[in-house]
Amino acid sequence: MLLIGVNRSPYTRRVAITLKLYGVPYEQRDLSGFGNRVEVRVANPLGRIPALALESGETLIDSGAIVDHLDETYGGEKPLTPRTGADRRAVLKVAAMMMGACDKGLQAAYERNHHPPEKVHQPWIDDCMAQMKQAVAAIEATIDPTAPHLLLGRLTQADITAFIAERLARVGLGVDTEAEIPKLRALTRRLAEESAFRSTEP
Ligand SMILES: N[C@@H](CCC(=O)N[C@@H](CS)C(=O)NCC(=O)O)C(=O)O
Repeated sequence: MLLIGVNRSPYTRRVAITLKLYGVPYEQRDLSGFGNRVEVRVANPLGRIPALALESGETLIDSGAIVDHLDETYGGEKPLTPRTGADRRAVLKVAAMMMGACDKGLQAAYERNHHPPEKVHQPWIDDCMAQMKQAVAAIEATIDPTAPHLLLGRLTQADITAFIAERLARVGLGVDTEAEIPKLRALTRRLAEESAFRSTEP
């Protein structure tokens, strides 16, 4: 199995952490969506990372679809996203909020990094950042600081997506997460000690 993408991409890292948590052996090709356009587009015509090339020859794209496949194949009785019901909805809702926060954060970064300075529209950046911050703040408000995980009393895809969104906000976008979302920051500090998270640090 070959994971295509660099772990500084929050979407790629989400997949890398999931593979590690399921104990699935894989190789990784460190390609970036912008730095390695040609190679990435060979793997994924959309030109985005991550892509996951399976032993069968099939290549999966989009982190959500990839982790869904990993849950189905390796998740057993307790997949990182529950298979049905209220528990599934709760995990998917947090994951959607956190992945959406990443999308908005990256739109802000792209506005700054992919336009000439005179064409950068600051109000758009501010609006994207506001949406990102509101999304993570909404999850922050639900956190019980005495609980080790966000939901269900165990590690789920909610925690993984929260981890990568908080890191993107703090490291990639300079948000003071310690001050703005302290409970989420405490959670990500704890998770960062765990092997699947530590070993995928870019
Ligand atoms: N919804 C996708 C988003 C993937 C994505 O946007 N990846 C970025 C890297 S962080 C990328 O490859 N961007 C290059 C581009 O959009 O051209 C997922 O969850 O995998």
